[in-house]
Amino acid sequence: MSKKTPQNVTIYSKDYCPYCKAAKRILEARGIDYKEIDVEFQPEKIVEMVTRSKRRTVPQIFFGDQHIGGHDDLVHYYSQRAA
Ligand SMILES: N[C@@H](CCC(=O)N[C@@H](CS)C(=O)NCC(=O)O)C(=O)O
Repeated sequence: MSKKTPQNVTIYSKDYCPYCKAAKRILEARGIDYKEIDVEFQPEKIVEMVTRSKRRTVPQIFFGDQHIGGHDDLVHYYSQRAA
């Protein structure tokens, strides 16, 4: 399986969200750069997030155009891969 560092990583988040903080910690621990889009006060970004992910909860994480999902999905994604 590929251990390549994902590029163009985006995380849609809200400031108060513990799952968002946990997801960011996972990315940071892996040395993955990401663009954070705080959707809390940006309705147009919520629309973008829901359109891309078909989900309304935060976080929503993308590796490029690949939708990884939320925090639990990110944990699952890496549990399927060698360290
Ligand atoms: N199992 C989800 C849990 C996500 C979740 O419950 N997120 C909360 C915030 S921490 C949420 O989006 N609640 C609705 C909202 O804040 O609008 C995950 O792993 O991402």
